[in-house]
Amino acid sequence: VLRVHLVLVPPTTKGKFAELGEGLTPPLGILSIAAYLRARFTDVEIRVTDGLLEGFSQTVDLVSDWKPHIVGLSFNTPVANSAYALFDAIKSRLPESLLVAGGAHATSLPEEVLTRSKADIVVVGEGEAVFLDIVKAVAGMEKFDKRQLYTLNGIAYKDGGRITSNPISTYITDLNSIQFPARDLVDMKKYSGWYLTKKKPETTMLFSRGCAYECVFCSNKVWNVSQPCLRFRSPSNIADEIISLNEEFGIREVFDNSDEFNNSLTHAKEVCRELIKRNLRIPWKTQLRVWPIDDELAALMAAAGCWYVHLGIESASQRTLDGVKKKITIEQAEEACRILKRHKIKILGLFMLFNIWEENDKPVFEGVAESRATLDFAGRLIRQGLLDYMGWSITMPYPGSPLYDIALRHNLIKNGLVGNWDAWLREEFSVINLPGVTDKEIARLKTRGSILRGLAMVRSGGFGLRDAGYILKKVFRIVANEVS
Ligand code: B12
Ligand code: SF4
Repeated sequence: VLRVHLVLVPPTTKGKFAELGEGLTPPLGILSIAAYLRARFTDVEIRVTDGLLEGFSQTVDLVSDWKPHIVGLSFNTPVANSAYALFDAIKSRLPESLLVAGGAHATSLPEEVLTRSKADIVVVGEGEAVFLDIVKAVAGMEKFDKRQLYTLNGIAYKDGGRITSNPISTYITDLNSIQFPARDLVDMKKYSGWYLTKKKPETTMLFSRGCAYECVFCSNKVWNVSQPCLRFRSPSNIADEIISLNEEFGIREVFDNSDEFNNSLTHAKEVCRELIKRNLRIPWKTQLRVWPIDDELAALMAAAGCWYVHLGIESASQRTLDGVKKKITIEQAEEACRILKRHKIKILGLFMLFNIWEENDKPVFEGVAESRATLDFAGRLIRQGLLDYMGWSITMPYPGSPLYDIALRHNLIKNGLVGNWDAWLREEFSVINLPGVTDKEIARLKTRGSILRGLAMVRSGGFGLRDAGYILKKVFRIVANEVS
């Protein structure tokens, strides 16, 4: 029996671990790979370790002690350096095991992963089918020789110092053919979920994969290295998963984490109609673009149990929205809020400060005035009762986004920060040299944004003791940043 250990990479340090611990949710990527694999290949034992729950050294021990034949690490950019350290630690204790990397960072920068770590293979893009191919190939080998894997599609590898990227495999067109994530392989009780919930316990799901848009800042490379990028699950398959979550894990609320629920109005409405028909009584949350939204969709969402959405408004400047290719207008943003509020759906507006894009081969920067205007706009929407909550961030050029390439082309990233991914973990910090913007101005805007966010929360209520703790933590962090 082949032993396969799939791991979500934790940061190396405890401090950062605590920072990431807010609103933990199960690692759906590796759980989905596990479900797909065990349904198609029985001669395998699979373990899943969520490093965010275990911490770094415990994760190393758990993997090394079990002596798996194949180890798969999943990681995003801010924990990439930890992933490299984890590969090193595991390789030194299990030199014979095959080490595989996957996820957003590995998909975006496979060469870096193979150069800076002891990973044997990188899986680029969607992982289920390629990982199954790897496992089957290893199982079929008389004597393990990783070079026999080098013909597989969808992988990058290093052989004799040379890195090769094979053709990327096609995506799974029928998402219904992927089993529900193997949540039984983790302890579901350990996941607190999003801090705004009506009913607990809640958990995350994915109604679709991919997105039809190409916003400059968005690092959704996993879903657009191949075609067809955007794929939908059938409404009944979605409803079936919600029911199984409730029956198997006692889940009473779900949060759809797919890129944008309204990528297709038709599909979104069909999902709502199915949920209404099934009369599930499970409240749910989702993420929306500002456009397309119409009254019929909002009415159906509300009737189907959706009570809260994330809405990507991003900026109050039309110049910026056009520049970052968001394909929305400010009027559409206000209209979307009005429509959703008519149906009493709570909205958390998402905003970005100091946006960057490229025009005529030159970088264009959003300045202090435009960023301040964005916060003012958010404040006005909150006062008018059109927004209930808000979140903001300073633009980060994550690998995998068109913005990362722009930043590299124009040398915009601060000295020493490309590759120093640990430093990217601080969500309210700019890794970009913003011309003409002083640290003081950034600090002032951050304070303004955080106060606004707190005010919106107090005004809208809907949070309990745990959330009050979250707000306090945020306030302490702002004060600490101001002092330092
Ligand atoms: C939920 C989520 C979170 C949760 C994570 C919960 C968890 N425990 O996994 C929380 C809120 C903690 C979070 C935090 C952050 N996130 Co986030 N998050 C998401 C989100 C919305 C969904 C993730 C998901 O479940 N996807 C569904 C599964 C099926 O996809 P997947 O994980 O990519 O896995 C597939 C492939 O990548 C691949 N794969 C993945 N792992 C492995 C491993 C192996 C061995 C193999 C072979 C294949 C493989 O196969 C999987 C199945 O096809 C994505 C956007 C998205 N739609 O994917 C962003 C996303 C992953 N996050 C992103 C970012 C930037 C962040 C933050 C930096 C945000 C911040 N400023 O704080 C932090 C960083 C946290 C960290 N540890 O690094 C970026 C990643 C960009 C990058 N270059 O890394 C994404 C892509 C959003 C975006 N479009 O920009 N996030
Ligand atoms: S920001 Fe939203 S709409 Fe834009 S590409 Fe990313 S997921 Fe799609």
